[in-house]
Amino acid sequence: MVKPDGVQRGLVGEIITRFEKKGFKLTGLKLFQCSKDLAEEHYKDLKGKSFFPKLIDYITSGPVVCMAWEGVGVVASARKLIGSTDPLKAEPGTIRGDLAVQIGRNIVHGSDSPENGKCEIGLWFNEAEIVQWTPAQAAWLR
Ligand code: RTP
Repeated sequence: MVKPDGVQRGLVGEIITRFEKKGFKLTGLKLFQCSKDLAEEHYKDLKGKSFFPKLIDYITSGPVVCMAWEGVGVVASARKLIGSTDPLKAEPGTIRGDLAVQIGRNIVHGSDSPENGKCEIGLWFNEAEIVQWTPAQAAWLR
């Protein structure tokens, strides 16, 4: 998911491009204004943290871009492409390492396991918004 700061800064295309160039397949994409209830459900594991209220304000502060990506090892690879939670600790070459400086404005979210990925797709997308398709010319990517 591209978080509100990523959308405001015009980084949606750049972020999608990094996943496409790596070789993953986009199966869901939408611009979406997240409600407080959905934000709290998404981040329920962080409910006890001191930064939780600010995190909810941040995620609901403007539209996000929800993405579903498919491919071999996509969850672990996406986390590497995204980089460490704190952008100042994220390696150059990663999305956060190249494009962000604040932990509270780290421009992108990625699921932390395939199981959570499935849950989060169910939370953020309707079934009809996920499109299964076969690339016509890139059989070697699968
Ligand atoms: P995300 O869920 O957004 O991909 O981030 P993550 O796994 O890298 O990090 P997580 O620990 O799940 O934290 C979720 C988001 O909370 C914000 N955060 N702020 N100390 C702080 O102020 C702090 N720590 C975390 C970040 O936006 C982080 O991505």
